[in-house]
Amino acid sequence: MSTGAGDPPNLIEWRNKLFAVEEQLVLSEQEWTTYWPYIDNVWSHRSTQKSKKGPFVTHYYDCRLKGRPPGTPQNNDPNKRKRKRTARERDLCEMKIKVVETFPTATRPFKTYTIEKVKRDPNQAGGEQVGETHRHPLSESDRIKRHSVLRNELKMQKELKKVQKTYHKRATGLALQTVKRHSKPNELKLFGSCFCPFVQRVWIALEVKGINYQYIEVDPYKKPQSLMEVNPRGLVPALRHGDWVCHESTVLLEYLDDLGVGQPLLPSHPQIRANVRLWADHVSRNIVPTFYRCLQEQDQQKQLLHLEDLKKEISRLVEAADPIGPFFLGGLLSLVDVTFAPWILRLSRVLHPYRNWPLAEPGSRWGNWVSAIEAHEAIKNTTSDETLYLDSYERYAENRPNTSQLADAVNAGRGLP
Ligand SMILES: N[C@@H](CCC(=O)N[C@@H](CS)C(=O)NCC(=O)O)C(=O)O
Repeated sequence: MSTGAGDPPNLIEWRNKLFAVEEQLVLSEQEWTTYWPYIDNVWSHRSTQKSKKGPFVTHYYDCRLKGRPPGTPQNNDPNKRKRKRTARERDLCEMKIKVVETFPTATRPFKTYTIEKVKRDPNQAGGEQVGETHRHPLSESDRIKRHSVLRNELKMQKELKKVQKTYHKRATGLALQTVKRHSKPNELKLFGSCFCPFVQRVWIALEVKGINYQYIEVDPYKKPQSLMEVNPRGLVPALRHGDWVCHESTVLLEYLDDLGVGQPLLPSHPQIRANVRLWADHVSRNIVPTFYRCLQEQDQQKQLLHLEDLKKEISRLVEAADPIGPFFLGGLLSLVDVTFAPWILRLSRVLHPYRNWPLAEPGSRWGNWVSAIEAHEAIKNTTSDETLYLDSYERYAENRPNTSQLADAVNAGRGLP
């Protein structure tokens, strides 16, 4: 039962030696502290006797497979987690050892540990000489209990997992209510993930237009078969409409608009349409990648540079927008707003707490745009509670490995997937 790269030298031999104790072993203090924690699962401490004769203490250990004598008091400490105890058959092994811990003296300045088997006196009741060898292999001791190095490692991993936040797998708040309202089977199915801004684009469009649809929550990092069938790239959002399947948030937005149901996102005038497409493209091409660069960058100086870039890209968009607003084209939501809205929400919920993104000044053109986005019914109904975003983006803010295809692309300086 090796634990991997950081193991001390010759661990397997040492474990076998300290398991079988075929002959007397004398360990230096360093050897004891290094190797005993790797074998302490085999041995169960029974008693300690201080010597009156010299500077040593003798510890007696039974093989753990001897079992617990009946009546061992249970630990009643209220702070200690109750363990599930399973009764093991008793006396599966009679092997015993004693460890003599000898303290340093003026003539021998080192501490030593002498380990040897304890043999029961054959003349005493119970008769024959026992404790010679284990009645089972080391693997059986390992199966019964893990040694303390492994136990500590597992504990640390668990604690690390507890403090590290990860993406949520279920919407919360108003978004959860919308999920519930749209859980019934429908020929139009949106495969989405509650934290994903690309999904939210499509979700907002469905809500704005009042199209009937079924929302199906999937984990795009686990890539279930149901998602792969709709998008072989394994990314959300993905759409199924009857037998037809498609993906890519910007393409899906235009598809929904082309259905001609409810409020259009693109105006009818060809030149204004082109203008809207141009600025929606600016969001995807310039604003969105810069948002992730700000979030994933770990160097503080570079973070500031990316934040400046992001401000510049947003200012260019605000300058191109209708001067009164509050949306890009004026009073109604357009393709530009829907394309940008999920990141507008994440500026205050994610980039502000993680990178100190400045909140929009109330009453400014930008501030009015942000407020109108926050207040729009379709946007509110596809938005979860704030913690969902804070937790889900911690992976990006710490630039953890294996976060997503998008995070990898940003780190590699490639275009987004
Ligand atoms: N260009 C795609 C991007 C979609 C995307 O990156 N979605 C993320 C979730 S926010 C995803 O599915 N990631 C899965 C992965 O990284 O493997 C779009 O606009 O739809």
